[in-house]
Amino acid sequence: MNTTKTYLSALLILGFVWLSPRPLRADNPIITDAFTADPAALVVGDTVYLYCGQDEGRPDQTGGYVLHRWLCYSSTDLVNWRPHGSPLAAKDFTWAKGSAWASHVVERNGKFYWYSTVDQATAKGFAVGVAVSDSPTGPFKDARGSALVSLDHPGGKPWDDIDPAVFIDAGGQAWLFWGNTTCYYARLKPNMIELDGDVQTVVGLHDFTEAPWVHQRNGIYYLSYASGFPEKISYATAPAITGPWTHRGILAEVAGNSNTIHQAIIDFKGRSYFIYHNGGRQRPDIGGSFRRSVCVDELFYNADGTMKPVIQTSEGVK
Ligand code: FUB
Repeated sequence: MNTTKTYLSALLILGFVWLSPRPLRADNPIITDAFTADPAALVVGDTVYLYCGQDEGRPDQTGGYVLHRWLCYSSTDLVNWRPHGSPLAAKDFTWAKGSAWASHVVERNGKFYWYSTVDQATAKGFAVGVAVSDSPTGPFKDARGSALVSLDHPGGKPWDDIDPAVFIDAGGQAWLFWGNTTCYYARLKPNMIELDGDVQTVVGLHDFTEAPWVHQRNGIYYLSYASGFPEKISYATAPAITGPWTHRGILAEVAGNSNTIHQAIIDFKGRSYFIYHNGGRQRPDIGGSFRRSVCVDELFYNADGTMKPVIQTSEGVK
C-alpha cells in the first residue's frame, strides 16, 4: 500500500514538473524557414518587425551573395516569429537588377520607408533605393523611381553605396548612413526620399568594412559597424550624430561559420538586443557564408555607457 502511495506521489510530482511553465527560448538561428541575412529590426508598439534578405546560396558554398528579395517576420516576444512573406524585391525597383543586399526600415509620420541596397541595371555599381508603405508588412512601392544614393557623390566607388541605415534624432532630423570601406552619411529631407545637402564621410572608425547601424542611449550616439574580414562588429561613440567618433573596440567577434555578421541593435520591452546573422544552420540544410541565418542575443551596457562584448549563443534569448 505504502509503495503504491509513494509511486502515485512520484507520478504526481513528475506530472507537475512536466506541466509547469518553462522559460521559452528562441534557439539561434531564430529563422529556419529560409536562409536569411543582413537583419534590420523595427519596434512598433509591442511588436518587433524583422527585415532581412533571403540568401539563395548553393549548398556547395559557391556563387557568392545571391539575394533577390527581402523577407519580413514579426514577433511580440522574440521567440515566436510570424512570417509575412516578401513585401519587397529588387525587381520592384525598375531601375535595378538582381541583388537585394542589406536594407533598413524606419517609421516616420505613420509611413514606413525601406532603404535597400540594389545593383543598378542602367548605371554602374550598387545604389540605395527607397520604398514606402502605410504598413510595416507592406505592400511597399518604389518611392522615387530612381536611386536615392549612387556613384555620383564625391569619392563614390561602384561597390560602396550599400548597407543603408537610417537614424531619426530627437529633433526629428533623419540621417542616412551607408558604405563599404568608406562610411558615408547625409541628412534626409523631411519627405525621407531625398538627400538634404552634401554627402559626408565619417572619420574616426577603425577598419570600417560595411553595415553601419546608429542608435542613441542616454545622450550617447553609437555607431556600430562590420570591421575587417572575416567581419567582427566594432563600434564608436560620439556626443553628437556628426561626431567626433571615439573608437570603443569590438562589440562582437566573427559569427559562426560566416565571413559576414551584419548587426541591428534594438531596445524592446526594457531589454537591449543584438540581432545578426551567422552560418550556423545545421543538417540537413547546412549554413555558411552565403547561406546565412538570423540570430538574436541579449546586449548589455556598462555603467559608463560602453557596451559589453556580445556573447553569441545557440540558446538565444528567453
Ligand atoms: O548580403 C550581402 C552583403 O553581405 C551585405 O550587403 C553586407 O552587409 C554583407 O552582410
